[in-house]
Amino acid sequence: MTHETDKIKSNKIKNNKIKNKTKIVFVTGNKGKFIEIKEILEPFGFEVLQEKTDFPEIQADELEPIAKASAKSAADFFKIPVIVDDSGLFIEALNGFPGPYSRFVEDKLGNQKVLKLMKGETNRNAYFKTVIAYCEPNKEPEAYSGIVKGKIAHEERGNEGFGYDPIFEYEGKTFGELGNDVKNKISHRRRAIDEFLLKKSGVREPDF
Ligand code: ITT
Repeated sequence: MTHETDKIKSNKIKNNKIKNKTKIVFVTGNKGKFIEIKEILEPFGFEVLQEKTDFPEIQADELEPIAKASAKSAADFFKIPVIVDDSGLFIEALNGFPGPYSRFVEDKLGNQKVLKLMKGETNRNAYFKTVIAYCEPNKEPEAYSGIVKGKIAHEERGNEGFGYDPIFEYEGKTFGELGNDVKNKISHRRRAIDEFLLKKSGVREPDF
């Protein structure tokens, strides 16, 4: 999808944005994710507050059940509506690894060792996926997802962003080089939030 299409979509949502400031609680311990969600949601009239939890995450091969279970536990615990973001980097040549185990792999291996695993590999295709789960206390969680396709770079590039951003190339530049302003227009996280906003405000027709 082009930047232009994204701009049109964003404007559609912006023009129909939620009138009054809506508070939304984002449960995360990851500062990079919090900053991005805040920057993405604020122009749409949301005030984003951060809560942290130490709840153990369930283990699963898909992000959706992990995000939904976390959102349900957090909403019932804090007794407020919450969003949770579960994300991962899926590398084609590694059969989708690290995927749902991305946090563990970042902590234990880091970008340099992931690059080492990819040494000599000509298929550099990869995608980032985010699942945003929304849950109100004593209700069932809802999940919205977004994907961005790219390539694994041959070396780390760029000082912006966080996590795997310096090794994930989108149209020739890494997310670490692009910076938040550009990343937030086209990222997996932005696309998942767009789906969430579409459902909540009923504005945009999904076409990706
Ligand atoms: P919470 O569960 O507390 O929200 P987390 O860091 O465990 O934080 P995830 O499981 O969603 O979050 O993230 C999986 C890993 O992928 C983690 O190491 C992140 O730093 C990384 N990651 C997530 N989104 C990313 C993005 O947009 N760019 C680069 N790396 C990202």
